[in-house]
Amino acid sequence: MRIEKAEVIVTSPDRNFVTLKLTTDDGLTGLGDATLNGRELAVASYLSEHVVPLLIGRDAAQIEDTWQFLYRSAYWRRGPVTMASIAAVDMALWDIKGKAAGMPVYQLLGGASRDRMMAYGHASGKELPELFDSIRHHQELGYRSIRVQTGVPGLESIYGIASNKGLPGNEGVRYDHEPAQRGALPAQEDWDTRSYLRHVPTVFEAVRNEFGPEMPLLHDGHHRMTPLQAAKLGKSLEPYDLFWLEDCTPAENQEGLRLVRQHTTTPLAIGEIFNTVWDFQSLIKEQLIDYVRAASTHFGGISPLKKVMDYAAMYQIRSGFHGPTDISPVGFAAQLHVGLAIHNYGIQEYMQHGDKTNAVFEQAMTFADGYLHPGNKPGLGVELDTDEAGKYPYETAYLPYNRLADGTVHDW
Ligand code: CS2
Ligand code: MG
Repeated sequence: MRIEKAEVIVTSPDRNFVTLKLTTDDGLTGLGDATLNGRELAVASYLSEHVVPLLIGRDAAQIEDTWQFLYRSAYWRRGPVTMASIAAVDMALWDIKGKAAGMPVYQLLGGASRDRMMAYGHASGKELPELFDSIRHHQELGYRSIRVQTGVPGLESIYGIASNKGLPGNEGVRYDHEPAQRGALPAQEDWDTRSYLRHVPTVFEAVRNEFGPEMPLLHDGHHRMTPLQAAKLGKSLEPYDLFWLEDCTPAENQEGLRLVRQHTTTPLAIGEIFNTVWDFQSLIKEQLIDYVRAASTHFGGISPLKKVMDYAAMYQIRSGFHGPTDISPVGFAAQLHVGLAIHNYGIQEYMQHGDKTNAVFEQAMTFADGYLHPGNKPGLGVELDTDEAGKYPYETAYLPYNRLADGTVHDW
């Protein structure tokens, strides 16, 4: 079974997506997600210029060998563009292997370790009443676990708040197509860590008073704090029993996590911008985190995601794969198959794609009562409608960035 054709498809139904489609000489097709939010064309070009020529004629059954070949033969290792490209090839080959075997990919990874997978959704509101409405709305959609983000007094526009924008008809409720904005330049948002640190515990106190102690609550710090500030936030949130505090620091300074860890028992999740198993190496070995936030798409695909989770299992660290809408339905399916198969599944972020995206990508995945399942179609269970995809050409879109009150650029 040889790879005969490799196509890179860029489409922008609700947002930009980069998809690799491989076709074998016996007519099987496989899809892989290579979407890198705000830098999509760099990955599309890496794939078409440098990877596609290497794939034609290769044995489609050799997933591990192809991964190692693309990783090692490039000499220049890691980085989001390279790893998203390798991820797309890896996923597409798993998709093909599943179809060849007549089995969903999770069967090839060891079979299901559970019946269904708990998901969490994103509730947000600039003020508490909007936030409470958003939490109730998510409960109505079936979510049992909810991420909570709010505005901060004095700050006009910050990460994670639906009331900044939102979908037509869904303003103030969903945050699904955030945060990349179509347009020639990135939007500027504002930030003040001291105001944030004072405000967030009052929000969680209010949410617990309104909704009770039971519901798992999550929060994303989005890389903005120093280790000391993160330690302080973790400590001040302890009474509200968070499921996790995510990306409390930028995490390039991995040693900084030791300080956070020594000061708080709030569980920590990190890794949505990590690209390889090695980025997690010391964080896992030193047990500085509780959840692996990698996404199959930015992490080199299904093969390395399974490996990092097996390593994490030795330290009781669980999965919490990155699932925003900038992971395409293909990348999302890929990590659902991993999540169903591994023993140390934790939770899956699920923001829900829009109708146009769902028309481009036909999906076997299901979401019911707050739980996900990848479905039982052979392969990943996702097919791409090329006619639909062709309706939506690429549109320039950038993620926002932050400036402090004095004009300094800050982590976004
Ligand atoms: C986020 C993302 O889902 C999350 O936890 O941190 O919304 C992130 O901002 C985007 O994926 C950036 O592309
Ligand atoms: Mg995040």
